[in-house]
Amino acid sequence: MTTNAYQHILVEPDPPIATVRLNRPKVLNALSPELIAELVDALQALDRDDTVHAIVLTGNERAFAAGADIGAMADSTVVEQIRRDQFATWDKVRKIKKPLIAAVSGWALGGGNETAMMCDMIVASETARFGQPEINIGIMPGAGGTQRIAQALGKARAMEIVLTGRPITADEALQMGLVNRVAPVETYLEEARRLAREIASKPPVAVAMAKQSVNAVFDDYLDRGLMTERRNFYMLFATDDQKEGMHAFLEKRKPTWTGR
Ligand code: CO8
Repeated sequence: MTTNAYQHILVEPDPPIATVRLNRPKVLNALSPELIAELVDALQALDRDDTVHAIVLTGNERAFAAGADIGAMADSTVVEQIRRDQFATWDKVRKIKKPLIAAVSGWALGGGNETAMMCDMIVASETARFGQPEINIGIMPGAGGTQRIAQALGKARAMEIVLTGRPITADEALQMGLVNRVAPVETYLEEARRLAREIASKPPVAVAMAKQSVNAVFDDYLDRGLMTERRNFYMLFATDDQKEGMHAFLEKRKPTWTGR
């Protein structure tokens, strides 16, 4: 069953699990503020739904999500970024008590990779590509990328991924410990749902407590690190290189950096 209460996502309840599908295929599921608001609303509703015990978050075969919507933020200013404070909405995903499993095929870039990493586990298709390409458009990760990659993969790998913007393959992500498993593109979603059903068969209160306890390892450092990352992300909207990088992407040309 699919519920169509939303414009940019699809919610497919199949108790005891549910699948939430990012659904802006024409722009590779670019994460507009409206999509994020819908996603948070749907996850919170599923978190309250006693028939659902685990949630799978997915996109389509070509893209999980190619990042934040560059068109929606190209002309944004620092003041707008601070006033909009879009990450306050994203942060609410951290409060979801039920297990979240990302099923990733194709591109998981920028905010897309950050959304996958906000989940508790990741099942990837062989075609999945994970990366933080923000540096190529004059900015940096803002929704936890610098923090969660450094934590999951270590400093050296985090620096390379964040500073070169080059994506890694599903197999590399598996070797590095970013994803739980890799499956053929035909079966990755079913594989993620199988994992969700396995966890959904366990005692729900114990599952929620166990999830909270594992996350407690990261919570304190994340609270501090996310604030630094967020401030630096917002500040970059005062630079010429941010405007140049994003407009160059939208105009399909190479950017010219001025260091201003
Ligand atoms: N935003 C807006 N539109 C996008 C995005 C995006 N992130 N990604 C792709 N699209 C659009 C393209 O413009 C294109 O539109 P059109 O058909 O109208 O020209 C369509 O999707 C298909 O894309 P491509 O033609 O580029 O497809 P390719 O297969 O040639 O390339 C890529 C696929 C490599 C994924 C390429 O599209 C790409 O590099 N995309 C941008 C990736 C990127 O830089 N992501 C980071 C964005 S910044 C970010 O995520 C910051 C996170 C902070 C959180 C912010 C909170 C909202």
